[in-house]
Amino acid sequence: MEETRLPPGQYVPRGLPVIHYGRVPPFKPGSWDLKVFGATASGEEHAFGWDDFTRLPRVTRVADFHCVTKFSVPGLHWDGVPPSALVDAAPPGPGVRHVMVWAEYGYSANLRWSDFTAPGTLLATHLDGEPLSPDHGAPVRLVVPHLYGWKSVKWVRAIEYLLEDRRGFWEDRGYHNVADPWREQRYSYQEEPGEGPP
Ligand SMILES: Nc1nc2c(c(=O)[nH]1)N[C@H]1C(S)=C(S)[C@@H](COP(=O)(O)O)O[C@H]1N2
Ligand SMILES: [Mo]
Repeated sequence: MEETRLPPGQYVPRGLPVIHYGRVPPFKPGSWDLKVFGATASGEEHAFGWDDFTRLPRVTRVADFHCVTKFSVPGLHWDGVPPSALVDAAPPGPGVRHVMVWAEYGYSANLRWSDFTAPGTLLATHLDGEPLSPDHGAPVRLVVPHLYGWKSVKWVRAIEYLLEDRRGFWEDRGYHNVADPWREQRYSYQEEPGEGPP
C-alpha cells in the first residue's frame, strides 16, 4: 500500500469519524433549496431547488481529509457539483473576494474566493460512490480538502458572497481564518496580518 504524506501533527484513524456541532437535520426534497445571496451580480438572491441542483454539471474528486482534531482520512472519493458551476449560474458582483457557507441550524464557515473556487473544492452529494449519509452531510456538503475539515460544511443551504471577509462559526471561536493544514494554521492567534478580518 502506498504511504500517504500527512500534514504535520496528523494521524490516520480507522474509518471516517463523524464529527459536528449540534443535531443532524432531516432532508425534505420538496422544501430544500440552496440559496446564493449577498453581493451577486444582479443584486438578487438565487435559489436552487433540489431538481435545479441535480441538473448542474458534476465532477468526481479524490482527496485526503484533515480535521483539526488531528485525524486525517486518506483517499476519499467525492462526487458532486464544482463551485464554479454554481458561480456560473449565480455570478458574483464586482469585488467579491470571500464567501460565507451556511448550513442548517446556523453553522457557517468563511472561505477566500480562491479556496471556494479551487479545483479540489466540491459541493458533494456522494462519498465513495454512495449518496451522502445524513451524518456526513446529506444531501449536499462542501468539501475543501486543502483546508481543515471545519471548512467542509455539512448540510449546506446557502452561499453568501462577501465584499469584506467575516468570521464563521469556528473562526469566531478561536480557530484560524485560513486553516491550511500544511502550515498548521489551527488557531486564530497564529494569524498573520492580512490572513483574517480585523
Ligand atoms: N454543518 C456542519 N458542518 C460541519 C461541522 C459542523 O459542526 N456542522 N463540523 C465540521 C468538522 S469540524 C469536520 S472535521 C467535518 C467532519 O465531517 P465528517 O463528519 O463527514 O467526517 O465536518 C465539518 N462540517
Ligand atoms: Mo474537524
